[in-house]
Amino acid sequence: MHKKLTAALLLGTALMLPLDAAAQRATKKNAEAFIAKVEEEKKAMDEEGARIAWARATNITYDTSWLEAKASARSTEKAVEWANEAKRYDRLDLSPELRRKLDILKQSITLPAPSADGAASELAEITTRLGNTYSTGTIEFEGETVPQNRTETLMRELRDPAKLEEVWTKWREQSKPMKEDYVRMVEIANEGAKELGYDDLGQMWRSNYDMDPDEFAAEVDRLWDQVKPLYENVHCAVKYELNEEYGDEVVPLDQPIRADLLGNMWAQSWGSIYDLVKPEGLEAEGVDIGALLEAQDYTPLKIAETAEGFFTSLGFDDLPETFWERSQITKPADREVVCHASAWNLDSEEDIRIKMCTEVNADDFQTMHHELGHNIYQRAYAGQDYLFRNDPNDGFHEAIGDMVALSITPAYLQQVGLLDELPSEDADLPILMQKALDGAAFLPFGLLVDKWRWQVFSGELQPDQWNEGWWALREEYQGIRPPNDRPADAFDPGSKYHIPGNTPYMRYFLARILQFQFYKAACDQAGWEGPLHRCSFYGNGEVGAKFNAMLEKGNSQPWQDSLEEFTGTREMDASAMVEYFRPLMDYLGEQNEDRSCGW
Ligand code: X8Z
Ligand code: ZN
Repeated sequence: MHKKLTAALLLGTALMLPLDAAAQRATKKNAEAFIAKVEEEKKAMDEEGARIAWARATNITYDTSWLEAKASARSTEKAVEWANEAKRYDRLDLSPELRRKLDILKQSITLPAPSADGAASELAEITTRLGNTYSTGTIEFEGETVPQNRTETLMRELRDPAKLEEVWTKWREQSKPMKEDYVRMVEIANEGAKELGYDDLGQMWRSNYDMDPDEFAAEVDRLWDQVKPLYENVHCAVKYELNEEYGDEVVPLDQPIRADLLGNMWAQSWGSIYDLVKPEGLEAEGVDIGALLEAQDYTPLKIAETAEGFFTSLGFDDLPETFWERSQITKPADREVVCHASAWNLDSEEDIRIKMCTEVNADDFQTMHHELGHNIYQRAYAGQDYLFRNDPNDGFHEAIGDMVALSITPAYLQQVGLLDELPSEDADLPILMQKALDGAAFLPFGLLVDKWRWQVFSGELQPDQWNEGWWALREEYQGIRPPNDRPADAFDPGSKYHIPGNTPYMRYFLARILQFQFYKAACDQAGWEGPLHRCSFYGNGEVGAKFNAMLEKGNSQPWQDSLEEFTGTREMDASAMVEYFRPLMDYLGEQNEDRSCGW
C-alpha cells in the first residue's frame, strides 16, 4: 500500500516537472541503483555468453555458431542500452568509483551496434561468420589439406622461398571473401559508435586509456620512437643474414624484406629463423628451447604444468582442478575449433581455462606462459566489484605472462631441469638476439594493425584502398613487402586472426613495452644488480606478493595509479626494454655501421 502510494506520488511529481525532468531524476541514488542492477544482470548474462562462446570455439558447428550469434546480439543490445543509460548521469558529482563504473559502461564495447531494429543481430551474424571463415580455413599444399594452425607451422619450418611464397599466398586466398562482410561490419559498428557520441569506432577504442583519445595516439607514437633504433638495427642485421642465405635476387639489400621469409605467417615475430639469421660474428650458441623440450619428451600438458610452476613459485595458488578438466590444451582430432590461443574465465570467479592447440616448440612454450598470465590475472581480480573485474588498460592483461616469461633465463631453465649446464657469458648476445627476434621484431607490427583499423574506421582509407593502405603501413613501419603483387580483390589484413576476430591490437604493442617495465620493477624489488637480461625472479615470493597486489586491483583505478604502485612511475616508458637489449644494440650498431640499413 505504502509502496503504491509512493509510486503514484512520484509519477505525479514527474508530470509536473519541467522538460528536463529526466536529468533531474538522474540522482546519485538512482545512479547507484542502476550500477547495482547492471552488475548483477551483466554478470549472469556474461557467464551465459561465455559458456556459449566456449562451446562454439571448441566445437564449431552450424548450431554452436547460431547460438553464439544470438547470444552476442543480445549482449550487444544490452551493452548499448546500458551505455546510453549511463550517459544520463554524466553531469552528476559522484564518487570516483561510481563515475569509473559509468565510464566503463560507456566506453568498453568493442563493437557497438546502433539501436535500430535488427542491427545487433546483423552485426553478430557477420562477426561469427568472419571468425568461422578464419578458423576453419584450409589450404592445399603438396597434395594435402592443411588446417589453419598447421599453416603457421609450415611458415615456421619451411626454408624454400618458393614454398614459403606458396603457403603465404594461399593462406591469403582464404581472407578474400571476408571483405564484403568486413565492409558492412565497419558501417554498422561505426554507426553504433556515433550513436554513443564518438566520431567513429577508432576514437571509441582510443578512449579507453584514462586519457584523451588524441593524446593516446600521440603516446603510442612516442613509445615507438623510443624503440625504433632497436628495431632498425635488428631489421638491418636480419636483412643482411637473409641476403647471405638467399642471395640478392630474393633479398635485395636496397628493399624491404620479403614478408614470407621471416618464419611467421605475418612476419610479426622472427624467433623461428634464428638459425638463419644469427649474426655471423657470434660464435657461442644460444639456447634452443624447442630442442630442449623435445630432448626431454615434453608434452603439451607438461608445458602447461611447467608454466603453472612459475606462477606457483611466486606464491600464486595452484590452478584449480577444473582448469585441467575443462581446458582445451591440444587440438581435438574430430572437430573444428578456434586454434588461436586464448584464456577464459567463464563465471568470472574460479572457472578459468585456456584454449590452445599446443605443439611442443619454443613459440608455444612462450604462449603457454602468456595464456596462464591471463588466467592468473583473472583470478586475482575476481574479488573486485563486477565492473572492475578487468585490467585498467588492455596492455596490462597481455603483459603479465610475457613479463614472467622474461625470467626464462638459462639459470631458470637449469633450475627446472631443462638445461644441464649454464652457458658462458658469451652466450648472452646470441640469447638476446633470440629474444629480440620475437620481442623487438614484434613492435612495429603491434603498432600498425590498429593504425590500419583506425584509418579504416575513420574513413581515411576507403574499402578500395584497404589492402594498399595495409601494405603501406607494413612497409613504413616494418620494412617488409609482399612476395608478389597483391591482387585487386585481396583482403590481406583478414589473414590475421584479430581482424576477423575483432580483437583490438594496440594492447599487444603496449604489452611489449609494459612487460619490460614490470620485469625491471620486479628485478629491482628482488635486489638484482647484474645486467637486466640475466635477472630471473623465479621463486621470489616477495615479488609475487607485490605483483599480486597490483593484479588484485583490476580495473578499480586508473592504470597510471596501478603502474605507479608497482613500478614507481605513472608513464608507460620503453627505457627498460632499451636497457634490456642494450648489449645487443651496441653489438649490432657496430655490425651495421657500414651497411645500407633502412628500406
Ligand atoms: O593473440 C595473442 C595471444 C592471445 S591474447 C596468443 N597474441 C598476439 C598474436 O598472436 O598476434 C600474443 C602475442 C601477440
Ligand atoms: Zn593474450
